[in-house]
Amino acid sequence: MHKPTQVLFETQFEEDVHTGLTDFPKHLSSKYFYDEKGDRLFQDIMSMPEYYLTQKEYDILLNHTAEIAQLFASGNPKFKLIELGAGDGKKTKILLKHLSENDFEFKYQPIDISQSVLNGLEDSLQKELPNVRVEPQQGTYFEALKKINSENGTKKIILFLGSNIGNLLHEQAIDFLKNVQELMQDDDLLFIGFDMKKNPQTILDAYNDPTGITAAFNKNVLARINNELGGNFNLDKFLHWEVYDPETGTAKSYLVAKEAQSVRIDKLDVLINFGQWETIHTEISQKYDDKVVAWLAEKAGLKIETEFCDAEKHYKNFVLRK
Ligand code: AVJ
Repeated sequence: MHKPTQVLFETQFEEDVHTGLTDFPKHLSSKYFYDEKGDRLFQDIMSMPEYYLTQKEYDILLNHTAEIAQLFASGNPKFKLIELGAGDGKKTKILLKHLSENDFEFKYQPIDISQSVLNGLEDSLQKELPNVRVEPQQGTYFEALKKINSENGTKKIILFLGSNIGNLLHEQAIDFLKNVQELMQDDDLLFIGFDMKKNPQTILDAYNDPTGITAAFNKNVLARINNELGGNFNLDKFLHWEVYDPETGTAKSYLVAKEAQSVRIDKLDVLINFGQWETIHTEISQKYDDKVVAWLAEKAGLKIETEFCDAEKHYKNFVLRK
C-alpha cells in the first residue's frame, strides 16, 4: 500500500520554521533570534544609544531603589525575588546591591531557559555581590515558577523586565499574565516593565539603527536556519524593515526578499520560494499606554498597585497584585 511521506519534526524549531515559511504571508517567531550569536547581538542592541529602553529602565531602578525595596518587603519582610528571563542581570543588580547592603531577608531566583546564561550570572554575582543568596532555576518560566511554588509558601516578588511582554500580541500577553496570576499568592507582587507610546520617530530609530546591529539580529533567525537546519539562505538577499503604527502602538519587523529566490532547507526537505519583495514577519515590539496596561491587568485578574517611570513617561514599571 502507498504510504504518504509524512514529515516528522524533531524539534519545535523545525516545526515552527516549516509552518512559518510555508504559510502566506510568511512568518517566523522572534524567540528564535536568541542563540549564542543572537544573545550577543541583543547585548549590543542594549548598549546602542538609539535603544532607549534599557537605559530608561536602568534609570528608573536607580532613581527609586529604596522605594522599590520597601515595597518588596512591605507586609512580610521575607521574600524570594524571582526573575523571568534574567539575562546578564545588569539592571537587577541595582536592586540586589541595595537589598544586600541593607540586610533585607531575601533570596534571588533567576529563571532562564539557558543554563549557560544562569551560570554566567551566578559567577558574576559571586564576585560582585557575594552576600546575595542565589538559587538559579533552569527551565521555561512556568515550569520553573510551578517548581518554586511547590517548594514552600514564601512571598514571591516576580520581575519581568525589559518590556519583554512587548513580543506578545495582546491576546497572548493576557494569557501570559493570567498564567502568572494563577501562580501568585495574595501577598505576591509582579514588577513588570512596559515600553510606552512616544514620538513614533524615537521608536522607529530604536529598531532601525544605522550601524545595522538590529538588521543582523533580525537576520540571525535565517542564520540559525542555515546552521541548525541545513538551510542555504543568502542573508544579503534580504533587508531588515521596521514599521510602527502609532495608533495600535505596534512596531513590526520584517525581512524582505530583495529578489526572487528559492531556498533549500535540507533538514525539513523543503524548497521555499520567494517572490521579489516578499516578506517574512519576524517580530512585534508592542508599545503601551496607561489604558491598555490597565485593560491587560484587569483581563488577567491583576490589580495595579503602583508604577514607577522616567520624567518623560517613556517607560514604566508597574507593580501588579492579585
Ligand atoms: C527583548 C523583546 C524587549 O522588542 O524591544 C530589540 C527585542 N528586537 N531590538 C524589543 C528587540 C529588536 C526587544 N525585547
